[in-house]
Amino acid sequence: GESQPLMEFSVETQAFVYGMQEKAVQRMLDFDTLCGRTTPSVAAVVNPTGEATFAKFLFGSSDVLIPVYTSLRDAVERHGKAPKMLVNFASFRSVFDSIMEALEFSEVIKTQAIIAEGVPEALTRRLHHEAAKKAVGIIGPATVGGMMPGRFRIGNAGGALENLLLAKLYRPGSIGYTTKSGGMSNELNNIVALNTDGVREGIAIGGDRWPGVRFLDVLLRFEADPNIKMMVLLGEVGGREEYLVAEALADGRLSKPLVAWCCGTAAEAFDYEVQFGHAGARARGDEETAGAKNRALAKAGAHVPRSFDEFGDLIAAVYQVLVKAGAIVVAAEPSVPKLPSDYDALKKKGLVRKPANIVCSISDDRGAEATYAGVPISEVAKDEQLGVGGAICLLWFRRRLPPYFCKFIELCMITTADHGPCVSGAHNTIVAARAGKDLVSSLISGLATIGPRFGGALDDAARMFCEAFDLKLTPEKFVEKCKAEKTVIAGIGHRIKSLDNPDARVVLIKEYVKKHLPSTPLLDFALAVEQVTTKKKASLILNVDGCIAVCFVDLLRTCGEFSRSEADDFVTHGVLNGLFVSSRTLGLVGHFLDQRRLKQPLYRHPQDDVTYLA
Ligand code: Q5B
Repeated sequence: GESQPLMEFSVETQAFVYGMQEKAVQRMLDFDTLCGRTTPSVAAVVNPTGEATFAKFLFGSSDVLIPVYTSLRDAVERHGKAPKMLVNFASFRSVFDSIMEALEFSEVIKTQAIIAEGVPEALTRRLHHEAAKKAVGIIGPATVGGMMPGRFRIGNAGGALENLLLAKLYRPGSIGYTTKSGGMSNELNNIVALNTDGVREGIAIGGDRWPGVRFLDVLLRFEADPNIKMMVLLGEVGGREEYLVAEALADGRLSKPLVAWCCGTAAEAFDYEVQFGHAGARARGDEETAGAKNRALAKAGAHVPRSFDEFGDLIAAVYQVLVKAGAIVVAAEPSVPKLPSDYDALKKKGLVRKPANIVCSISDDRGAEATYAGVPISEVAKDEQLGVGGAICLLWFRRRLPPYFCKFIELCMITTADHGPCVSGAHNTIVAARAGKDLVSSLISGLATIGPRFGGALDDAARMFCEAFDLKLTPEKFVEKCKAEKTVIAGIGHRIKSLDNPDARVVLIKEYVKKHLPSTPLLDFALAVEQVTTKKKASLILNVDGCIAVCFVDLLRTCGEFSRSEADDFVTHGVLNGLFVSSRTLGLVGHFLDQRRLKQPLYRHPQDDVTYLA
């Protein structure tokens, strides 16, 4: 393989993140805060399957908007002045194309990290060949990236906040390490922090057999970096990368102290080839065993422990020699930076609270399944006693009500779902639909007509009849009083229904409550009022709004589930109009769909149907 260079990382370095990886971006920005960076380390996100937009993140305790582009070209054109890193989260299926595309911008994108695992080796080798030609360094595939304490973090490298703080990754030390994977680099962050003044730079080259940037590339970079005084290599069984390092030690290209260990020595205890977790972690022949590579490294001059258990001690010993010799001057320890805590995390621990802005007492979507008044939806669906009426009772009254109550609601829903195209609501919906409006707009247009004259007389009817009944007015007195006050009685009168042309819906509803309720005092009173009004005019019948209203009040007052004040409150709060709005929505949606199905053109009201007074 050809060698690949890595860009320099500073507190100014920025990355493009490929893929909408909100968590990784936030982690990079949190690391920036720990390091005291003033510019976010993410310049932009490239999300080829999304929209060009801005995504909001937290930078310290403030919000920051990071631009999102749908192509790398857009990101480079907009932000491509300084060299950039590309942290590529594309899947193993699409990473090849995106890396190749990024290589077209090699004058800007100097280093790339491939996080995906399972990239076919043939494609990886092609990628690395092209990258080497363009002097671009590719870290990976199958890597977490790398960590430059105090300056820059590649994606999720370093793990959780607690790890970053424990390993003091917010400030640089004197040690450069290289290893294979995220897990191994986390281990090294810890070991190095415990035994030295900390990490200056750590690169995980990835767990595949064919890494882009190789151990030797990384170590030669460390050799050239005057800030790095000592190097650590944690390799593993499989591959020949460590031999290149041994050669460089032997021929003097690497001269700084190197503590090295290859994991996987246990594989030699088996008489067959053992595959460890990483794709590249399998010895193909004796030379690729961990033991053989450890021996070669030791022979070439690396400090190699007897076992991994002694790795940290050996690192400490070599480090102490450098300190004593004055090669490492231990810097004063800065105070541990603070990252503002996330509200959600503190809430989980019970450390913060705040009064909620919204209170809800009818449904709850926090568990595995949402509930209506505490009853899981699947239970509502399975319970034959409940049905739509029962679901409405749970949501409107927050309790199970007797089956006859639920069925009454369903009867109202069925009988008032629609009353033809000529009524105000349907007419408006039809006109809106024919004007090309969408379903919701057309529906709203129809619903907006529901009011005191059309379909919305239920609340007023309940209020007026209750008032008169509770005051013990006679029907005659009630009618007279309304006349004197120049008010019509809500729930009385219909445009086409009359004594001679009775409303079948009203008949059905009356029959139902008479059958199921022991007494119907308000209905009886309303029917007595109807006797008075229809003497004046045959169309002044108890209409469907009025009938539903008085029957509903009888149900609320007699079912034994509500106190009187609860029953009155429901009426005052508008539950009855809610019933008509709910049921008529069904019909209005039907009218909208009907107009669409029939491809009806724009409606214009005929002029011969207008009396022009102008
Ligand atoms: N007079 C409904 O009026 C209508 C009187 C009254 C005492 C009354 C009218 C009214 C109250 C509101 C109401 C719901 C406008 C109706 C519905 C759903 C629907 C619709 C559908 C569906 C009809 C003539 C004379 C006057 C008035 C007197 C009228 N109403 N007196 N109490 N309530 N009702 N709305 O027939 O002496 O001649 O001056 O406002 O309950 O919306 O299918 O169409 O399912 O979609 O046009 O069923 O009753 O009568 O206004 O010309 O008045 O009767 O004072 O007396 P009309 P008007 P006078 S259900």
